[in-house]
Amino acid sequence: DALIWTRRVRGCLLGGALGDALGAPFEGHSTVTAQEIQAWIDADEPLTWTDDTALQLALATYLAELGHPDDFDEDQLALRFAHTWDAEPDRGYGANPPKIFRDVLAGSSWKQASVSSFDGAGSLGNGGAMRVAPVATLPLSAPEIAAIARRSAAITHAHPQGQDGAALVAVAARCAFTSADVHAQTHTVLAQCTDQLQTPEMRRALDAVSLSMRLAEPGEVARLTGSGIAAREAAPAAIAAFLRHPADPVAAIMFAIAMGGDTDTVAAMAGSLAGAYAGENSLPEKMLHRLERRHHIVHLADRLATRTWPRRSS
Ligand code: R7I
Ligand code: MG
Ligand code: MG
Ligand code: MG
Repeated sequence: DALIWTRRVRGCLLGGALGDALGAPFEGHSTVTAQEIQAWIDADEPLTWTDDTALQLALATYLAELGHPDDFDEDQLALRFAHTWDAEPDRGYGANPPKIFRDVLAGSSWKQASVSSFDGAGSLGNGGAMRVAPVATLPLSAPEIAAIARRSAAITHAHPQGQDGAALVAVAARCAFTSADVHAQTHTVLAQCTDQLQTPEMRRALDAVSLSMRLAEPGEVARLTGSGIAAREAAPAAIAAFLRHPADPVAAIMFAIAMGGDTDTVAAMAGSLAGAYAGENSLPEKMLHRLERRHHIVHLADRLATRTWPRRSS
């Protein structure tokens, strides 16, 4: 019902922010020990999030204000992203998006800057995927969610892999929001995601996730999927962490961090997915208490939940 939906949307946004903030101190570390993670989980320092959450909240705000999914407009979203960056440029943004945001604020279109990035290849970084989970709240089919996810990513990530990463996380989040039992439906979740992918690289990466399901150690899983800044590594790594602990966001986040690499981003996506599935009540108060702007995130989640309820069933 509507209350459960609200708890799930809160869980998604809060879980993402927690994963980002918990993973941030380890970003770029190739190995992270269980003891290091546990010590940080048990600490009582403030949990400060990074660009991943700043842009995820910007996207959620945009969607909460959207009249109808058909009104989705990249130019408006690009402006929202650019203002978000401009207000707090020191959140740890990737190298390329600020160049695009600067152009947008100067009145140019995002498109030219995005398409010409990386010598015309477009970015294949995970920045489109890291912010995309709120798109899955829209009452739309999986192909429609994937299409909007791609459009939201294209603003900064013109490379097909950058957009495939966003489609992958958005469709996985849609499964998380709607599934009754992810543990029993792992195969179905992966199949639904694969159906929406367009690049052979991302399909192979999702095959690696399937293969990794028999492995227990985060390091072993990361050797199959990767966990780096490329969308084709980080997005599948997050799916792998989520599928291991769908009902326990903190466990999914800890698993993601233990994979090493782009820890804030992989943990943010894993936290969004598990939070969408398990809902706000699965997040420990002890941790929420430490989270930066926690009440703002809850308020935003409530606005988004109201806007997107009732959901279409499929
Ligand atoms: O993808 P993006 O927003 O970065 C997100 C990351 C996350 O870890 C956040 O937590 C934050 O720390 O940044 O930013 P981009 O600059 O578009 O992509 C990230 C990086 O991927 C780039 O700086 C490049 O190092 C690399 N990259 C590429 N390298 C070669 N060729 C992205 N696209 C290419 C490419 O086409
Ligand atoms: Mg970050
Ligand atoms: Mg980006
Ligand atoms: Mg990161």
